[in-house]
Formats: sequence, C-alpha cells, structure tokens
Amino acid sequence: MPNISLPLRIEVIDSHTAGEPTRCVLSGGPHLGTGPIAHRLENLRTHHDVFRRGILCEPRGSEVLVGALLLEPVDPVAAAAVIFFNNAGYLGMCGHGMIGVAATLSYLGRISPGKHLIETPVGDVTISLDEKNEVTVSNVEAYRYLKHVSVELPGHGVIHGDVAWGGNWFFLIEEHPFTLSLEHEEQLTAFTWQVRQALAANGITGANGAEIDHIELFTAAHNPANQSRNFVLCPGKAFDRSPCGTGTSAKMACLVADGKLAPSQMWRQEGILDSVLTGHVELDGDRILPFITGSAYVTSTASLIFQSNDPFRNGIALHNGKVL
Ligand code: PYC
Repeated sequence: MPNISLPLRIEVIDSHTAGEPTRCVLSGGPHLGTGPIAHRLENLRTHHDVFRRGILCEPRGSEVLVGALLLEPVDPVAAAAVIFFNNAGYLGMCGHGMIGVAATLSYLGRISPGKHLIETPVGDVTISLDEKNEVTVSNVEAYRYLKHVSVELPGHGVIHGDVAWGGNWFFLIEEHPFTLSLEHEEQLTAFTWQVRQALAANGITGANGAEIDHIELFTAAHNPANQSRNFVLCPGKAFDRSPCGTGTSAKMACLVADGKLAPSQMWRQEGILDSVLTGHVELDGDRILPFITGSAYVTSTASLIFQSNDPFRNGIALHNGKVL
C-alpha cells in the first residue's frame, strides 16, 4: 500500500456526545471534487480509503471513534458538509456525530446559536444550536422497511426484529433474553454480531439490497424518566456508548408505524451508559421526520502526525490476518 495519499499532519477536534466520541477532521483531507456529497463519499471510498484508516484505526484511533470529515458544502447557504466514517467503513448519517460536529463548529466560532444546514451523503439535515450548546438535529426521513422479520440464530433459535432506516440501516430487536447492562457487554456484542452475520447469510437487507450494519436491542429503561433503553452494535463491532441518534430515529419510525408514538410526543432513549438522547417526530404526509436532541463536549484539539518512515503510517487495519 503506497504511503503517498496522507499528508504529514492532519488537524482534528475530538468530542463526545452522551459518551460516544467523534473526531472532526478540519484540514488535510484529500481533494474529492465539488460535486454532491454522495459522489465525494464514493471518491473517498474508492481512491482515498487510506485516509479513513490512518485517522480512525489504531494507532491514532480505535473502533469506538466515529470520524467526521468537514467539507465545503454544495449549497452556499449550508454551514458545512460532512462525511462520517469509522474503523470499518462509512456511515450515511450519524446522530451523535452530528451533535459532535455542531459542538465543534461552535467551539471554533464557526456557528452561533440558531439553525444551520449541514449536507450529508444521505441528505441534508438541520442543526439547531441553543445558548447552552444543546443541539437538536432534524434528521433525514426515517421509515420502517420490514416488520417482524424472523431469522434463525444457531444456539438461540428463531429471533425476530424490524428493519428500519434512520440514516443508517438497523435491525431492531425487542424480544431477547439479555439484561442491557455494561457488565454484559461481551455477551451483548457476541449476540448482536451473530445477528448481523445471520442477516447477511440469509439475504435480509435494507432497501435496494443495502447491508444492515447496525443491530439494536431494547429493554425497559432503568430510569423511569426515560421511555426505553438500548444497546447498539456499530459496523466495526464496537458498541455505541451513546443511545445512537440514527438508531433512535429508526426506533421512532417503528413506533409511529405501530401507532405508539404521536407527532411531537417526546421519546427519551437511554443508552448502555445511562446517557440519554431525546427525540420526537414530525409528520409530513406519510414522511416521518425525526428530531434528536443532545449535547456534546470537546475533549481535545490535536494534530495527527504521519511520519513518512512509520511502518503503521496508514493505520492498523487487519484483513485476512494481514495489516493493510
Ligand atoms: O448516533 O447515529 C448515531 C451513531 C451511529 C453510529 C454510532 N453512533
């Protein structure tokens, strides 16, 4: 793998939203053209994937981090465009990440309290920043694609879940034998990873054959102020430390489809760390428009250094027993 694509230094700001970290890349990204963000994502994926790996994989990152590459928007009224990525690949949208982007732009003085348009590969979103740095993300449309899908899981029998879109593809499971507590993290990860593999093996996908790469388990909230608790397995096999903004959007779409959530009704989603994202939906005809509210905190500003003689300059990404 040639070392030519990465500059020597890349400026980033890290933050966390309800415990889940976001690394905003401010400068040093490859030239991806000026076209729609979805095209620029394809350019990044096809020609510059080393950039994602160098920033997000070890030794500079880890499987828990989500990256957010800030780009010039197509629409000049937008505050920014962003491509989200992780240790395994690329995300469509990212709820906690978008709140982290808002907090980072605010920290840099690039946005003030008010509404701001942000472009993503799966559509435009609006962020509303308030005086206390709380952020509401008006997410892309969410919908349930399949209800009560059955899949055979070796050792567990037949399990059931809904397939829904909230900016990423989710398989949402209500019936399972687990307690959603951090002490069971290994068990929860093993089970949800098995579900993901079983979905792929059985050809169960999102719309247009899209891979379902997020698995979400639900249970009753531990805190009675909240409506539900979740555990979300992310594509790179790390669990979301936050309640997952796109996962909460997908959940609310299923609740609306079942007549269990009305427009403007508040949904407080508790995650595995007990942290909360608050949501509600608005309806536009048949379209379900999710809103997610939370806060993010900046944890560091840093320069990532890529020394030309570093054997792990491009990040440590394991593939078939080899470091790419
Ligand atoms: O908050 O949407 C989210 C998210 C996706 C993956 C990790 N967090």
